[in-house]
Amino acid sequence: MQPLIRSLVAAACLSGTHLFAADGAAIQVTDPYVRAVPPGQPNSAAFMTLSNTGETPRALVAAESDAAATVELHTHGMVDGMMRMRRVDRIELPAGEQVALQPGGLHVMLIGLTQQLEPGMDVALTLVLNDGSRLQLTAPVRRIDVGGMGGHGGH
Ligand SMILES: [Cu+2]
Repeated sequence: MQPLIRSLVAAACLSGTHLFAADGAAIQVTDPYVRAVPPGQPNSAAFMTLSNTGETPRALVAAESDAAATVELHTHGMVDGMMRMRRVDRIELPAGEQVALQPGGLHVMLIGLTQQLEPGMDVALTLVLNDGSRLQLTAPVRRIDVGGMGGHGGH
């Protein structure tokens, strides 16, 4: 008599939709976007909200994109009384918390753009986590008013 082989593998999808999650990483990316920059501007930045919906602390340790020669993780802080951005090795993603990458704060820096970024374009980004997992996402290019307060900051 032949053994009846049954697949006892339950549907792997647990509740909850992880928009861009991969490899079981409980990191959710919401509202990613890349700043549109004027022609000739060599650098830009990507922003998003990262949610660690799991119970394990994670960290973002790198990012990659074909849109720029170099991609770094950056933050902003006061240096000698001036707001400057600087590179960071990692962006901590504590369990159960949300971390916002936004203008004036943490961001994914795109250095040496390989093409001009205009509103309506999509930029492919890969986020690398400290557990080795990679999250692939597509971020639309958006115009951002820098400086606010009525001025449009342009020249
Ligand atoms: Cu930067």
